Amino acid sequence: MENKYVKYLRNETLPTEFCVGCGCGTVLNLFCHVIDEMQINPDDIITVTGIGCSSWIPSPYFSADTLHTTHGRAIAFATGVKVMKPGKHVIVIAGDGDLAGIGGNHLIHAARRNIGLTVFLVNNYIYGMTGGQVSPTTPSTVNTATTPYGNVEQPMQIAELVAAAGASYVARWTTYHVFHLKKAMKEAISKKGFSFIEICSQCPTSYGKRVGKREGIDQLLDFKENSMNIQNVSGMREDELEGKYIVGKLVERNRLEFVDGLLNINAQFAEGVR
Ligand SMILES: Cc1ncc(C[n+]2csc(CCOP(=O)(O)OP(=O)(O)O)c2C)c(N)n1
Ligand SMILES: [Mg+2]
Repeated sequence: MENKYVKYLRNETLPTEFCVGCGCGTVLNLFCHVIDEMQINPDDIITVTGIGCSSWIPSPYFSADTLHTTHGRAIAFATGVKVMKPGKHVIVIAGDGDLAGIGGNHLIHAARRNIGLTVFLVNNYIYGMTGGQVSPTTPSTVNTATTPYGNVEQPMQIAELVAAAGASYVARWTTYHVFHLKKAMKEAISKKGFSFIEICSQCPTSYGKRVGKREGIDQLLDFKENSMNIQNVSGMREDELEGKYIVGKLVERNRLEFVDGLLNINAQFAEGVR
């Protein structure tokens, strides 16, 4: 029996290099389902990515035009692509290190400009590919390769930051919430303007073992047991939310999209208004 979603993958790259139990496989699987169910022709998609395990989801695995860029620069490249090809779905999938760490400023400003990109940030709380260095989302106290005695930094609330910066759509889900996440991915792709989903994901190899969760399933159970819907957390104190995954839609709003703004100016010149 042929799996009907295999046609969305680059055959010569299979089986994937993802570790057993890694959440990247779930995200790739869901992405194929979403494109199929939305009946989007992969020829109308341009994926852009950076460096890291999560960056392998679009490239090399998903079969569409792809820019596999340098570490942290996916959004800068994607911005150029969207300006030149506004009719295409420009979709960025990359990790917490790539998008929130080295590429953090690009992310904030793309959200502020509200450029019509769809960004899926796979947050596994670590620099997975390089062996487990601390990332901007690593919880405090977690010992990593670069914080062997504990992490004194506070983790970044990346979805809240992108929402505050001005994105049109922001949500957070986990790899346990596959149906909610699939629905959110569809909403994000359909939404005009900058749309962003923080996907909390498991990394048994470089993260789970550091927090006593050696198998992918252990982290999935953590997501299951410790997630709270954003609608139920208002009024709760920060210490009560410690260790919780706040899931749901943070923001959905309509603002001028960046390329539309540029095209408006062009049109005004053409009409002699400017
Ligand atoms: C300029 C630069 N700095 C550092 C690296 C090394 N490097 C490669 S991947 C990576 C971290 C990736 O972490 P993340 O984006 O969270 O992806 P993950 O592997 O966890 O999915 C780093 C630091 C690099 N390739 N280029
Ligand atoms: Mg990571």
